[in-house]
Amino acid sequence: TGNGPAATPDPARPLPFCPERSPFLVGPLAVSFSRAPSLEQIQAKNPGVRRGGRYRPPRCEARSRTAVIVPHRNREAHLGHLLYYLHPFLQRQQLHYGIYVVHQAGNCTFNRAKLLNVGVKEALKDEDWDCLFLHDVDLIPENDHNLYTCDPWNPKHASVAMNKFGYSLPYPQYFGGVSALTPDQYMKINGFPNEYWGWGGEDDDIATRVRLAGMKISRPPVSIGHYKMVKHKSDKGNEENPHRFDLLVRTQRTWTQDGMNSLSYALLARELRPLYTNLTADIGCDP
Ligand code: BGN
Repeated sequence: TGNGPAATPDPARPLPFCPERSPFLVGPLAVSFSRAPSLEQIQAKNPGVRRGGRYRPPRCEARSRTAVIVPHRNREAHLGHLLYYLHPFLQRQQLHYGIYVVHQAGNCTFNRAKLLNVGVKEALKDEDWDCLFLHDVDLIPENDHNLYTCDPWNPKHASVAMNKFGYSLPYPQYFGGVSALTPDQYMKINGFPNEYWGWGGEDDDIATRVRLAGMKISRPPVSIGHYKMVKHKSDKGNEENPHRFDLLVRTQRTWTQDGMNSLSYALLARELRPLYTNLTADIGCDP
């Protein structure tokens, strides 16, 4: 019954909620990619992170439970940069969170949106997450006032000001990079499309789903939604999708049939690594 400073939480006495505004936020952050930190270094800097990349604030009950889901293949250096910045960022926001990396097995064309569906499905088996952050591996948030929480009313597009687009939105309906939906919102749009193999268009399809499901895109202010992209060459196995224009004109007819309700894959592995949960899935190939 100690009154000591760091008393271990007593399960019989629930923790008070964290403050509405975290006292640890600092605003703009300096993000640099000059050195790639090792996973051991990141672990040492984040002693509160538990197996599988899970964290809960030690002294208060988080107001939001966020799963960050990152589609991935052969971008280990990018993943290092992301984990290095994201773990402390989320802890300063006093979130209860978990990071999931969804790895596409094999060498078929990359499918970002389908991997995100897999990540959502698997993450929701673990915990009752109330917010799903769908996150590109090469984008680092540069301001921790950009809260990794969901808007209860509308899907949120978080990466509104990326350096590669001169820190502004490239076009009004842009929904790529980093977005956030509650599980309810995610199911309301039938998740993301499974049929976009290769680069481009899937994010525009998602924006269309949001509109067709009767919702709007919510966004943080441009001054806060800053992201720095790790520079890279275009990936092998993620070439521009030549079918994206045809697919996009059909979204209105296809979205209720293609998505979470048609998702099929084989989960090959689920590993609880120190800094993230690694999911490896066979999602098939471009037909
Ligand atoms: C758009 C792409 C998006 C991409 C953004 C930013 C398409 C469909 C064409 C009708 N959309 O042009 O997927 O995120 O550029 O790079 O290619």
